[in-house]
Amino acid sequence: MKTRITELLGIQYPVIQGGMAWVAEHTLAAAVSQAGGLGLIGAASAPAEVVREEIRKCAALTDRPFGVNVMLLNPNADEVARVIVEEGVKVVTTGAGNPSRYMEMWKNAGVKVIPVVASVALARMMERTGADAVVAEGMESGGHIGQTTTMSLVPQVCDSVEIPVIAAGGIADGRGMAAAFMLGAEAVQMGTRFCAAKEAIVHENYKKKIIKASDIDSAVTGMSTGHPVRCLRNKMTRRYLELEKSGAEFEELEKLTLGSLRNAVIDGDVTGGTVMAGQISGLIKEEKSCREIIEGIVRDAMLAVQEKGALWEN
Ligand code: TUI
Repeated sequence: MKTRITELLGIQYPVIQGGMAWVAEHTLAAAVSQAGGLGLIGAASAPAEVVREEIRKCAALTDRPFGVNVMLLNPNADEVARVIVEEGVKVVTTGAGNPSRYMEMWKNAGVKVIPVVASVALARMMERTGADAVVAEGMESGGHIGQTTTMSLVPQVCDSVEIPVIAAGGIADGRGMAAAFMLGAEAVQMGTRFCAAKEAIVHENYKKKIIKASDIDSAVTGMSTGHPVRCLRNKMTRRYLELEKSGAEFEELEKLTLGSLRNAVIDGDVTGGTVMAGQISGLIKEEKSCREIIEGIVRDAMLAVQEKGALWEN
């Protein structure tokens, strides 16, 4: 399957793994890249030297291209941005902010830069600043989100920029991928689907929570603080939403979520911890290997296009 994204990145399939905090470490990234997609190491709030080690470990596991996601709210983002250049990483994606301040350094080093955007305005600005592509991420996604759905955002971003667009948010199977391509995307990025992959080091409780989830089991915390985060409903989200409704202070809300993603992903506390996951969790029914996920989605997307295309014949 050839698109401008597979050509740009030198990958076999137009499938990218999200840069999920705590989840997207070197084992998962290498497994996705080995299976023909683009694996990403999620730098999240890790110190730069930890990210350097992750990059080296990933490079030891795969000869294929992989990237690093820089979470721009990370206080260590400046150092992480430099480590990416020093370690010769080929692709960087960014999230939760505007990466303009790093663009020149990355472009000069020959790094392919793919900012994640949640609006047409940021997509346009990123194209002007020299981005090679953008990920248009709808609010169906897990984690930190914007306000627009994938269905509305992707075609509007596609009409606003010349660079290729990658769709994200609410995509976990071939139908979703086919739909994203119909909207104009040239690749898909998936987070939740890879979070439940066999190679993901995520605690079993976390994977089970995704697999058991139904369509309406996610909630958005942090609307009032300006950092909306989608996660699966549990004791933590109920408490958080109650506090938010009662007009609690930012500090009190922060206390509830400090270290809570790590508690869920690593320690398996899916009751009091933060279980970031997208609305598509309800579609995910089993753990699969990265290869099964990628080869399956590409095959099913093609079948979906052929089957629906036949309806318009004659
Ligand atoms: O970044 C993500 N998803 C994330 S980051 C994350 S870690 C975190 N944890 C708690 C609170 C906040 C972050 C968990 N999940 N996705 C990409 C994404 N970027 N979604 C939305 C945006 C975005 C939003 C506003 C990008 C830019 C933006 O404004 C840019 C500006 O103009 O400053």
